[in-house]
Amino acid sequence: MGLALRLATRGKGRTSPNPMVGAVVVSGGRIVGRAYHRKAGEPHAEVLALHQAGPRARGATLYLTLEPCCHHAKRTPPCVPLLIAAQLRRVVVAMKDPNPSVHGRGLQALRRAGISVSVGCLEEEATALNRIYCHWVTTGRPWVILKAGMTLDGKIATARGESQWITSPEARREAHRLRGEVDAILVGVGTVQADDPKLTVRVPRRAGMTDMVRPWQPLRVIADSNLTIPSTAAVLSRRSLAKTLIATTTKAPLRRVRNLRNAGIEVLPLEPQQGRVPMGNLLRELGRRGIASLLVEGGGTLNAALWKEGLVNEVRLFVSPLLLGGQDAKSVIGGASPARLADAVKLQGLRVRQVGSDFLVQGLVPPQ
Ligand code: AOF
Ligand code: ZN
Repeated sequence: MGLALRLATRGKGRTSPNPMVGAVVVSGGRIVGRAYHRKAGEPHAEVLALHQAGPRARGATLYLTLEPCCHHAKRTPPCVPLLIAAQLRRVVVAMKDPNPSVHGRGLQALRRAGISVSVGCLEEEATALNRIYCHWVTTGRPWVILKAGMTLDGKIATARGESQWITSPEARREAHRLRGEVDAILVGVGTVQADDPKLTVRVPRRAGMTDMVRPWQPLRVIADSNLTIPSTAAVLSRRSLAKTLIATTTKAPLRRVRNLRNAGIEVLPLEPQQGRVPMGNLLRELGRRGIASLLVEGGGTLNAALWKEGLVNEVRLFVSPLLLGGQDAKSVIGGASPARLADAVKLQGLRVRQVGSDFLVQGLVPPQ
């Protein structure tokens, strides 16, 4: 199973919104098939491993990091009939598939066919590996990572909105790497106005050379309640490279909706919630489009909107050794303070490491 898990990780970054899955077929103490799921839409790991094993799968044991599927999914036929036809003797599964259309039914079908089935081998590792998939497939919303570069006193900008640069070039490079791991990036229109980010994934080639743009780019999402985004904004350019979606409210002036659409930009009007883009509905819409992970890059108002509703799953804060001070400076999570200290959230699985002259503090937000 350890090998199957290692194989699964090779699909990292390419299987979304589907899970990373690894499979190993063992017959007479020897490995006769090994495979991993390479990309959404391509064959499932167990199908590839069984194909490799051929007739040697008869009487063999299959180690699989996720319960095999038994449903006709969007892209591929069910795997369970193939497992039965291969005449396996035993199937060892790390975890049940949380997908509501599978969830135990795959295992049941195998047992009914007389195959010995056990579940729970290295389950914790398997669950952690597919944290994003598990969240998306059960909630219909993307896994949300809140990322920010902040001072030691938790400020992300001066009162006037100056923020370039709080963190070191190394930390900014690490943040770019993070962009390359997600399906979409979300910012508020305030951030577009203040910083004019491109929100593309760029990897520097060598010191002194211009940045290289990666061929695959996450969807750029802007929350803009009244459509005040400037037409010259950098996120509206280079659309052949990276797509942009502007999430707005049904209260936004129709003329602006039309202008943007005429320019070929996708605008998504949603029923407003206290005059603003409703975050829960936006996330559900993104989830429906197959966005399983979302990186939120601020600012403080947008961060607060997601935070208040308990929609943040993970934080990655780059903390620089700067002290800014000032009540009017922008905080990483804006809005009003909760009434009691008991309402503060304690992160789990905390990890801290130095990146350049900054510290990257990352942790998981416990489910409420
Ligand atoms: C995978 N790879 O190795 C396994 C999966 O979109 P489809 O048709 O490929 O189906 C995706 C579902 O198949 C997924 O949600 C999960 O329930 C099941 N198993 N998926 O992408 C795999 N074994
Ligand atoms: Zn399958």
